[in-house]
Amino acid sequence: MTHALIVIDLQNDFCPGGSLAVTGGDQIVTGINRLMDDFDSVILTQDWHPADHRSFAAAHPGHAPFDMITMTYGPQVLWPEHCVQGTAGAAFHGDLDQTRADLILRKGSNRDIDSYSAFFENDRTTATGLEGYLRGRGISDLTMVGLATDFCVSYSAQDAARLGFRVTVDTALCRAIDLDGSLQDAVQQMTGQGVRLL
Ligand code: VGL
Ligand code: ZN
Repeated sequence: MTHALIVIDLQNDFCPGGSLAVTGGDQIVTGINRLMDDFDSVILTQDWHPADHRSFAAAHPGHAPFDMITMTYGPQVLWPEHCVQGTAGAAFHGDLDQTRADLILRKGSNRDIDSYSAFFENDRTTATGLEGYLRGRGISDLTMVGLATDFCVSYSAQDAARLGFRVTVDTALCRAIDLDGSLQDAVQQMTGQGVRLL
């Protein structure tokens, strides 16, 4: 068994002071650094949007952040501008240990499709390549931590479980956005897909 730790989107814009701050997002960094030693491989994901990304409310006149709209691929929450490529907000939290990372996977670069999951964009078909990377290295087991529990962590964990990986989400090292019950929905959906929640 080869077990990878996947650290989801531990970036400044998702931490207090950032443009899409998740409450307590910075509190999990030290614990995640410590956890890295327990794994064969460490992978970091990085939300990485062009400035005119279509998930940003600013790209939709008349809409405000956190409105729901329908994109060609289905419902989409509109977000404040966040994790714009090359900005300080898109950088990893300054205390996150990047030295152990075997792979840094960037996602969300396609202007027209959001990408919560580390495996597939929100059209649910465009692959990021992470599945092939993991299989190529014989990785069968994944533990996921990071931000946000109810969006990028949940989507990534569910996709991984569907693809046949054994998936654990360590919820003590995650924090949620929690829009209209989205955390409770995510917990239910992850459990339904066979994701183990710690
Ligand atoms: C995320 C909303 C928009 C996340 C990324 O990392 O959970 N959420 N982009
Ligand atoms: Zn994003």
